[in-house]
Amino acid sequence: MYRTFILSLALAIGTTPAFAASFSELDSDGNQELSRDEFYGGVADIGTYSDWDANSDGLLDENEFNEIGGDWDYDTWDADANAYVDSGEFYDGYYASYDANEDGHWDGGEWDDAGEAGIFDW
Ligand SMILES: [Ca+2]
Ligand SMILES: [Ca+2]
Ligand SMILES: [Ca+2]
Ligand SMILES: [Ca+2]
Repeated sequence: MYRTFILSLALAIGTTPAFAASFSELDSDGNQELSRDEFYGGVADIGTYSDWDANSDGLLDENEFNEIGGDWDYDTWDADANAYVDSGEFYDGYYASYDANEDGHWDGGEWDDAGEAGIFDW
């Protein structure tokens, strides 16, 4: 009885955050690295981007971008310099900013650094 309670509590805690994927869940080919596609697949599903798009026009303007609170350079992320960060630019920018060795993959350590930024609650 008591064990059942603990187990359900653990399950409840584990599923409470809006998005709490683990590295291994996103690493769909299991090679211990997260490719850009694996990252896109994981985060695009959860609608996080649309949470930050306050006026729901499908783009992040500079104010919306700054609301996220990351220490990032908006102009760098706005790759085509049209004064909006679309979802592709956003995920590229996020991914690149934590790919410390710039090899185009996240290893476990880079993943941990990105998770500590906390914006995806993972
Ligand atoms: Ca992988
Ligand atoms: Ca917007
Ligand atoms: Ca843009
Ligand atoms: Ca890397």
